[in-house]
Amino acid sequence: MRSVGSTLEDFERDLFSNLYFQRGTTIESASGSDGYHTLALTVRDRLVERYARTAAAHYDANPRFVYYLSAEYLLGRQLRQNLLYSDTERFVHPIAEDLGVTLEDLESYDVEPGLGNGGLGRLAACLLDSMATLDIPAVGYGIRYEFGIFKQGFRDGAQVERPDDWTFYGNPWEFSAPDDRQVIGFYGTTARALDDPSGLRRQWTPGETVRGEPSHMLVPGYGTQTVNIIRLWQARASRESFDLSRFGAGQYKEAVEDIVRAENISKVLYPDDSTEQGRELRLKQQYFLVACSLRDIIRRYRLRNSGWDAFPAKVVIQLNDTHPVMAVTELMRLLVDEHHLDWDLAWSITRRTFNYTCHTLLPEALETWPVSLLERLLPRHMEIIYAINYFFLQEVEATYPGDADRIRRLSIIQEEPEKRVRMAHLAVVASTAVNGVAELHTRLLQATTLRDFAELWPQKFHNVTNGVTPRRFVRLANPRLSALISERLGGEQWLTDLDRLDGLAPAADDPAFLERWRAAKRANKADLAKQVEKSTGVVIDPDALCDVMIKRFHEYKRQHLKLLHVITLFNRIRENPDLDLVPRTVLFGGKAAPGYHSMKLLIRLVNAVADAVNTDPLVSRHLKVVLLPDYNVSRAQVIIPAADLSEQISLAGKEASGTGNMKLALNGAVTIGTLDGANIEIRDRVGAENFFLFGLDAHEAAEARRDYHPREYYERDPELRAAVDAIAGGMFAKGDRGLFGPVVDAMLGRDEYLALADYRAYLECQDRIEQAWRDPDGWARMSVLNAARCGFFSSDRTVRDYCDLIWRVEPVRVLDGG
Ligand code: RUG
Repeated sequence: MRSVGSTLEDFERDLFSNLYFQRGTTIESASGSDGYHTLALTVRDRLVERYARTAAAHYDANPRFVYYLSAEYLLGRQLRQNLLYSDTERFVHPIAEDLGVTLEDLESYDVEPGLGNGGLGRLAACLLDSMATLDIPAVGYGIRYEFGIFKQGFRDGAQVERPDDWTFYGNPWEFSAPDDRQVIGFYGTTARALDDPSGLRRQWTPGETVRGEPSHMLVPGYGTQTVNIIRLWQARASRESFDLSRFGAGQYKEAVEDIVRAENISKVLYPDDSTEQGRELRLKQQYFLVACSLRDIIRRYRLRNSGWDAFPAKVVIQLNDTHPVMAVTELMRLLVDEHHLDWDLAWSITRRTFNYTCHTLLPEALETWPVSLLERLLPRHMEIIYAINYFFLQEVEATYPGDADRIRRLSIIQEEPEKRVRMAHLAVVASTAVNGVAELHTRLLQATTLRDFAELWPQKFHNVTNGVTPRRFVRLANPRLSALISERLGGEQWLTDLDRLDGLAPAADDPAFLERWRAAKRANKADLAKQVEKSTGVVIDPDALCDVMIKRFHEYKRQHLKLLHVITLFNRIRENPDLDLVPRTVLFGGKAAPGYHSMKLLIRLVNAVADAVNTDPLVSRHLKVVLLPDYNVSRAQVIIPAADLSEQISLAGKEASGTGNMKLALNGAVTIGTLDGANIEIRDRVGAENFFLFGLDAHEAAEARRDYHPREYYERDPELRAAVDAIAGGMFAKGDRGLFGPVVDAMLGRDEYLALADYRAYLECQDRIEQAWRDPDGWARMSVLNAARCGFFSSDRTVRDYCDLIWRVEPVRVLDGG
């Protein structure tokens, strides 16, 4: 194995060698991009060596592997992380200084792969980080979307979506592995296997084949030698797809038709599935991901094992939501049709291999696919689903004889109004373990969404509360606070043992420490202010209360409730310019799915209100409002360290967990929140006195929903009425009453997520926050205690929970190469 040296001289030598031999240029003519790519390659070299040792250690140990299947990953920028993890950051500064560049300059070329939509994709990235850090043998599988999550801009305040061509300049962190390509099928016909008397084995002849080409990125652990990988699949046409004769005859479009169709599969990340359009392609993506990954998993299994008996002992597959659930039917097909295992044995292997994480409670987020579509696209898989359902419903009938209603509710197939496959049901039936992502979420899953399953198989259900990696979201994002924490705790061990943050608690009573804590926060706010001014032109005051709501725009998250608060402040100041208000910056960040029209209109309204506030000389003295465009992981890393107040105001019972809430609390933001998702666990830990709670709880919300008349709240509360009327009267639309009419109609009509019912409690809570902010030491104390008591929310703990409760995998230590 080639060894890269560990000294500054080695690093410098490799840097120049990579510039010359890999980029083909010299220091005199190198561009900024050459500089970035060269640095990336030199850092990557250090990780490659660890990866090679990891692969060798895994081969020797032949351990049980975790295979994480996810349609989404939001990895964030790689350069700083990999510098930190390879312990080479210290080399860069002196070399860069000599060359007259800064790390910041080079980092500006580091493109974030936006292969996900939000929390679910970022959670996947945090879990991979923690698995590597804990030496868990693991591989993440995903899709290498050619275009990731769209780039968000604003035109006249409205969201415009631009494609995210993230690989345009090349991705230095990625290795292609064409030898491990796979060919998979779609469409076609099935026929009975003549030599199988049971009739359960059949033969599928696909009508179309597509090649999956893998590449992988390295996933290093922090403070350890382990480097795992994430393997991403890109769709390519199978070789015979190019029709040379048509091309020769001048039929250029027809000649490449098959190629285009195949390559479209991994062309774009779906920003949501609320539109009919593209549904077939989305299902194709899902099957493409799992079919390629399963073949790869089996290839890896067979490197050290033979036969199938040991498969569940060596392979544990975690399904991240329902998107990869077709893996269940594909494994059955491979085992039964291709490897001729008896159905019962194949089913027993399958059931012992899979586990399923559910991330939602919203019925509309639980995927179902039309049977008719599946019959056409994946005919054999549909037959397998029918067979699985048949045997499953027999089990149900045996447990609850004659309970037809229960059978109808539990069935994998929904009959009305159209026959559809319930992917969550398939996932639960085929999995050993099913988990929710926060305590309340798991409880509600068992009590409502998956209640019949929880009654049938109570032992299957577990809670694994989400977590976040402190390496990226504290150490990298917030170096100032990290330095202070390390100084106080006497080292950086907290980065891998986050419960140690507890040691900060006594410092909450030390005025000198509080002063430094505040100074770090203020400096972060000054950094944020620069970025805000650069991208929006709005000047914000680093001394103002930084009030942050960053998350996807969704009705249940209730950005409109926050906006009603902002408009109420606007009205209050205009009515009484001498009002003694705490200066506040309200910062929104988030994208709306391109087809989610009501949320796109809300974005437009947020921008319009921001304009009105920021250009009003009286109001803008106290209040600024900003919607920072194109919220992503990199922007989160700038906003989170600067936040004083974390808005977690979803209607109770709707947010499965949230993870932004954890990142913000760990960086010393105090939460204003409902009793929803992981907010509850945050509050339990930081203490009720360090958390601003308001609003209905999940039970009360469900009760209130039964007989709810939002108009009554509107009529009864003058401030609420004034805020709604301001929107309705066209105050934020140059007098146009029509533009934001639908926002008002939604509020006064159904108000699906009870924003009006929670408005007054929210406003009163915000008033209490103002009082608390006026006592700087008191606020800083709360801030320190939030960070100190949130060690539980490390994704290392989450991964340990998965290991103990579900995966039952053991770490494999990789020895130091030095
Ligand atoms: O909305 C949830 C968040 O509450 C959660 O924190 C995150 C990670 O578990 O997953 C989000 N999520 C849910 N993203 N997509 C879905 C739809 O199933």
